[in-house]
Amino acid sequence: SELPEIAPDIVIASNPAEAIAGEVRAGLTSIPKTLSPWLFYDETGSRLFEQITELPEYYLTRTERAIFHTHADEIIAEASRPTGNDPAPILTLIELGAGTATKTGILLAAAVRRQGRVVYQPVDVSVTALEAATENIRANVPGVTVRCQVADYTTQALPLNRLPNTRTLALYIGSSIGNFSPDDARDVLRNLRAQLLPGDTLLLGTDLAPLNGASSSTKDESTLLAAYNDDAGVTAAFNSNVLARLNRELGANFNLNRFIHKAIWNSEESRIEMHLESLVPQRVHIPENTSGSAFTLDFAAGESIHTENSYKFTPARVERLLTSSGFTLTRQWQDPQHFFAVNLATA
Ligand code: AVJ
Repeated sequence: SELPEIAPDIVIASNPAEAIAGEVRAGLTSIPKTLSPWLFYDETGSRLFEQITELPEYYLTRTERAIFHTHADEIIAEASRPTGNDPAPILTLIELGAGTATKTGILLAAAVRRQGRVVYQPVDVSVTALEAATENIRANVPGVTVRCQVADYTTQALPLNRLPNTRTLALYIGSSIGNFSPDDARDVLRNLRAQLLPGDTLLLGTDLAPLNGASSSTKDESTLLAAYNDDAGVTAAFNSNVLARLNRELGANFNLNRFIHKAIWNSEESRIEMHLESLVPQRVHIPENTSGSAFTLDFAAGESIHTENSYKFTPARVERLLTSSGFTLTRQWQDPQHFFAVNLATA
């Protein structure tokens, strides 16, 4: 299994500064007021999210990691399954929204065990996250060649720098897909599907919906709510950091003491919603910027800004999403408590 040696490269393919101003104006002037969850991830927000992943209440990260530890070799073997035209496939792993890639090392190590070495192509909007990812993989997993790509895969067609004679395993893990409405999730996966070739696969991490009354699971609504409303207040800080960010980057004058973090379970939509609720009637000012002239926002007491949706899936719903995006679900792995699912689908 000979792979070409490729120097790591960073492709700058996004322009966050203007995107932020436009997104904020659109969201805050709509009814009800909203802000997109990608706005959370400035440097402070990314650091707070890393802290969230280590909270006792936030079971998602550690559960997915445990699934990888138990099943990494099986996952890689399944993704490497020989076909007629490809009797001995060599995998290249690409990861959408790689962040700092802390869990990915487990899968990369399994790929190295199977094929000797592997090329890993993390894609993220954050350069600092990709630097940390590269450092982390270089230090911990020998045999991996890292090629970073800075891009917003949700709005830009992902330019896949495909290596000749390798098969792609696309990773979209960590329940990142949960931030999208069902229609948008389908569009993101269709967009990815369009870049893949027959035999390529997708590994999708999905947080599971509570199984109320089912004896095989201890996951109920309170488990979910606690994960988004931790005792240490890290999730509250993560949520309100978006307002601090608008103060810092747009010169807005949000008073953070006058908004409170709320996480609610919307069972109809099968999603956790995060809101920032105004404690008092108040007015906030956003100065003129690249997206247009200055504007003021009026809040009634109890009115909120909807800052995030985090969809939770049943296995059947995962399968429908994959099918409607042009994929075929081939395997699904869950933890013993049925909190989280890792799904392998073929293009
Ligand atoms: C990164 C989107 C998977 O929805 O659980 C964590 C973000 N928000 N706590 C999630 C998040 C509040 C997280 N995702």
